[in-house]
Amino acid sequence: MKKIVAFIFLVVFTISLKAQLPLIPKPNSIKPSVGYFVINKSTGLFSDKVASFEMKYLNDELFLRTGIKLHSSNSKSNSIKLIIHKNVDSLSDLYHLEVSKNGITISANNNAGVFYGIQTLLQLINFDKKQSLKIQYVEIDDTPRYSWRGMHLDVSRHFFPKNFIKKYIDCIAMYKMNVFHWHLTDDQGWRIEIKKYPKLTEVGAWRKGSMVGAYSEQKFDTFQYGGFYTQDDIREIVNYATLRHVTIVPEIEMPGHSLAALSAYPEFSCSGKPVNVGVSWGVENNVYCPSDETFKFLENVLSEVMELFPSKYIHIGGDEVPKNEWVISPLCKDVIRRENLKDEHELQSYFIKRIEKFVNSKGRQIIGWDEILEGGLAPNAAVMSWRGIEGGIAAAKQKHNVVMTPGGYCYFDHYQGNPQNEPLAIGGYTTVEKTYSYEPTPDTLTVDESKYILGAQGNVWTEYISTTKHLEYMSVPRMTALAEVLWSKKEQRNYTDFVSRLTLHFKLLDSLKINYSKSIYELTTKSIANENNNGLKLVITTPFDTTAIRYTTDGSVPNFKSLKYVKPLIINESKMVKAAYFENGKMKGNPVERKFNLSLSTGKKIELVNQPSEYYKGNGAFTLVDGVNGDPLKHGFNWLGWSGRNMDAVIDLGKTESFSEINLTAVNKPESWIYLPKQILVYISNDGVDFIKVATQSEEVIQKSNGKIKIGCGNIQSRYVKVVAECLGKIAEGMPGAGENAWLFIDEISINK
Ligand code: TNX
Repeated sequence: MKKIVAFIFLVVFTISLKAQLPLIPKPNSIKPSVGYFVINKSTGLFSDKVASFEMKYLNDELFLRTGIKLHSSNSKSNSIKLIIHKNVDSLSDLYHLEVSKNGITISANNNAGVFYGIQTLLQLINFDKKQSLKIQYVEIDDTPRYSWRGMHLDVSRHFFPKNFIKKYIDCIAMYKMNVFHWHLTDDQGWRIEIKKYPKLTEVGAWRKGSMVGAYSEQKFDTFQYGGFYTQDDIREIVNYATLRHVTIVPEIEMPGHSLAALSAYPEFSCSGKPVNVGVSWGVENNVYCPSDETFKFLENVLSEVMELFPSKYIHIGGDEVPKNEWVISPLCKDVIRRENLKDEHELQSYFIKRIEKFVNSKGRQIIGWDEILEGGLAPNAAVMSWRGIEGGIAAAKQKHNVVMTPGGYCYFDHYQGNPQNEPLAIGGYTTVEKTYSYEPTPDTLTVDESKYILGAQGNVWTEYISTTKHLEYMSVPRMTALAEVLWSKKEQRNYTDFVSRLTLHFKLLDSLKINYSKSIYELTTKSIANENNNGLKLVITTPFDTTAIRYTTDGSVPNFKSLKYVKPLIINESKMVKAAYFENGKMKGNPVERKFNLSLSTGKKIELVNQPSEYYKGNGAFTLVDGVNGDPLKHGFNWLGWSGRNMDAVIDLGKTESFSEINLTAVNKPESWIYLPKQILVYISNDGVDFIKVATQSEEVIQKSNGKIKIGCGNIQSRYVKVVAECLGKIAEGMPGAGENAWLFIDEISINK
C-alpha cells in the first residue's frame, strides 16, 4: 500500500513539476525541484545596501499583491535575500534566482539584474490574494538577448496624464523591457514645457478640435483639446523610470511633424505664415525651415530636453518630411548652394547632420526614423527602422546602430483581431502571434553586422486611441509577446507555450486593472486547395484545445452545442462559416467569420510573377483565389501587398472554361500610401505559355470603382488567365507619401461566367 501511495505521489509531483511556470518573458534556464517555500509574515527581507530601492520595491509590490509586509532580517532561513556580486562585469543584466527550503535568493551583477530577478519572483507568486504564498522550489538563470527592449508612446495625437505614464512604465518594467520612447511632439500637439519658449505649450499644446472616426470620413469635432507635461512632471517621471531600470528616450520631431511648434513660432517655417495646431491626422507640408534662427531655436529646445533626460540617445524624428515648402523657398536654395548640396533630400540630410553635431557636442547621440538614411546618414546616428526592415539593414551594413520597429510586427495601433469586433484602428493586422513571430536580427546580415541591431520596439501611435483603457487594450498583450522576443533565447520561442503562460497572466493583469485584449482566443483560419483543385478546404486552428472549436454554416453565432470541428471543412459552394473557441461551455474571444463566394477561379492553381512584400504576403498567391474577399479595413490580412511593383498572376482553371467577367478588389487608402492600380490588363492562353490580351480596365473606371473592380471581357473560352494590376509607382507630389513607392493591395480574383 505504502508503495502505491508513494508512486501516486511521485506521479502527481512529476506532473506538477512539468506544469507551466507563468513566466513572461521565458527565462533562459528553469530547474524546478520538489517542494515549496511559503512566504509568511515572519519571512525576513535582506538586501545589500546598494539594492535598497529594489528591496523597497519588492516589499511594496508583495504587499500590493498579498497584503503581507516583510520585515528586514538577515536570518539564514525563512528569508528573501537580494545580493549584488562585487567586482564582476556589472554591465551584464543577468540574475540568478533560487527558491529552496531556506528561502529565496536573487543574486546579480548589478541593480538591474536584481530588479529583473524580482520581476520573475513576483510572477511566481500566485496572483490570487486568498491563496497561500507557496512558491515552488526552482533555480533560474536568466539574461536578456537584446539591449533595446522598447515601447513607444505617442502623447501628441492624444495626451495621457502623468499617473498613467507611470502605469505604462510599470508595465514595461514588469515584462523586463527597458526603453520608453516618448513621442512628445508632433503636428497635433507639443507636450513638453520648454522654459525659453513658453508659447510652445501655451499655444502649441492646444488644438481647436480633433478628427472623429475614420480618416476617409473627414469628420471633425470643435472641442479644444490638449495638455502638456511640466518640467517638474518630466523630472518626476524620469526618476520613476530610472529606478525601474527603464531609460526614457525623448523624441522631438524635426524637420517635419512640427506644426504645433510652428503654430507658436511661425517664424521658423519657410513661409512664416501663421498656422494652427493640427486637427487632422496625416502628413503636413509645413515643416521647419533650415535657417540659422531655426537651428538656434532647436538647439535651445534640445539643451533643455537633454537637461531633463539623461538618456544616451535623443530621438530627433526625421520621418515624413514633404519637400514642397523647401522647393519654393529662396532660403533653402541659398543653403543648398552654400553647402554644395544636390537637392532637397540632401538638405534634409544636412539638417539632421547639423543637429547631430550639436547633440554630439553635449555628449549624446541622435536616433531617427529610417528617412534619415536618405541623402546620407549623419556620422554617428542610430536608425529606427519603421518602413519595413530595409532601412535597418542598410544602416547596420554602414556600421550604425539600429532599433527595429517594422509596421507589420511592431505597430500596436494596428488591428489585433477581426476589425468587425475591434474598436476603430488605423488599419493593418498585427496579431499577438505575428508580433511573437518577429525576429529582430535579419538573416541577411553577417554576424558582425548583426551586432548593430540593438533590439526592437513596439510603437503605439494614438490617432485613434483617446483613452487610457483603449491604449492598454492596444498595447497588452502584444507588448508581452515582443518582450519575450527581445529577452528570451531564439530557440526557446514557441507560440503555443507562450499563450498558455499568457492566459495565466490574465489574472495578474486583472488585479493590476490593466485592460488587455483577449484576441489570442480568436481562431485562425486558412483556406487550402481541395483535392484536384476542386473547391476548398477550410482549416481552423487555435493554440489552445482544437477539439473545443464549434462552428455553424447557416449564419448563426456558434454556441458550445454547435457542430464540433474535427477536420478541415470542405467548401464547394458559397456559404458563411462562423467558428469560435469554447472553454467550460463559454465562448472565449470573438467568433471568426469567413464568407465564401465561389467562382471559376476559387481554389485553382495560381502563380505570381512578382512576389508580394514580406510583410503582406498573406497565405501566398493562394490568398487571391481562397474564396474570401479581403476586408478593406484589414489590409494586412487576406490581402497581398506590393510596394512599387505590379501584381502579375496566372490562374490555371484546370480545363477550358467559358467566362465573361473578372472581379477583383483593391484597397484605396492614400493616407497609408495604398493606392488603386493604374490599369488592369487581362490575358488568356490555352497552353500557359503564349498569352493574348483580351481586356483592359482604365484608370478612370478604376478610380470611380472605390476598389471593387469589374472587368468585362466578352465571351471567352480559355484555360489560363493572366491578370496584371499595375502599381501606381512613385507617389505624386502633394499626395500622402509623395516621392515614395505606392502600395498596391489586391485580393480575390474571381472569374465569373
Ligand atoms: C507613421 S512611424 C508615422 C506616424 C503615424 C503612424 C501611424 C512614423 C515615423 N510616422 O506619424 O502616427 O505612421 O501608424
